[in-house]
Amino acid sequence: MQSILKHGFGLKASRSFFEKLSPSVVKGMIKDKGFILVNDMNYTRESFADMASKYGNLIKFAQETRPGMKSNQVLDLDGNSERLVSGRVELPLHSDGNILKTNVDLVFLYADEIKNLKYQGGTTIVDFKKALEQMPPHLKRILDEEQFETLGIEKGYYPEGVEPYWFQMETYNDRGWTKQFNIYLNYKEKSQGISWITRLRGFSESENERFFFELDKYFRKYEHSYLHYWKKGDLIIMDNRRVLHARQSFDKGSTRLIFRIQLSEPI
Ligand SMILES: O=C(O)CCC(=O)C(=O)O
Ligand SMILES: [Fe+2]
Repeated sequence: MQSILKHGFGLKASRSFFEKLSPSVVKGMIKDKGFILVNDMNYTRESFADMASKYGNLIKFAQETRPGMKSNQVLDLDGNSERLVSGRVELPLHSDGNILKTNVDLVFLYADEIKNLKYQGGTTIVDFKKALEQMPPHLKRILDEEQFETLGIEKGYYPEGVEPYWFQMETYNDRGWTKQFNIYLNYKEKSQGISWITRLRGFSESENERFFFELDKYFRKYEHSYLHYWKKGDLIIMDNRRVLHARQSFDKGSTRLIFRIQLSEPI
């Protein structure tokens, strides 16, 4: 099996090799390497959920908050233009679960249908663990010492009443072996709608802009980030505790149906 980035972030496995690995072995590998990519898989929603359920407890969402979804465990990221998280717009870097306060340990993504998507709709995965270790002090100090505040905005994704106001976000969730980064970075392009917004308490608007721009640029440096352009049949399993992810926007002429499962490991 090969690492995807030369310093050892990400793993690529063939289908036959992946299918021989036990979930506990895969979990150990991605704790170390961040994520695994397997091409040429062939799942239905049901068989995808069956596979994932061997890794832990699937997180169910209230179906009334996600209208039209065919399952309450598998979220269709279907590019619906009326939505944001499951729509076609950019999603800034984040790790899952922090606005809804659900404990997400692993995230599974499977590409069920992909058309006209050669150089758009990519998913970026950042080695947060390494990025934090090497972070320039002027950025690291903000993470360690300042207070982030977030507002969950997207109706129909964040159920109304969850936190209908700015709330303080703990910067890290210390998992012992790694620190999860709870902060949702900001949108670059706001005109098509945003799902959330984050700010630093006491920072001016331009200070906030400068900080989030620089932090995003730093995370996306080639040394610690991988950009995946999807093909049908691709499976990615990532360890949400040690990576961040983001999505590029994609246009109306393309099809991108990705199934998403979030799960927590039994304690
Ligand atoms: O569409 C993607 O590539 C990622 C979506 C995502 O981050 C999410 O559903 O939480
Ligand atoms: Fe996500």
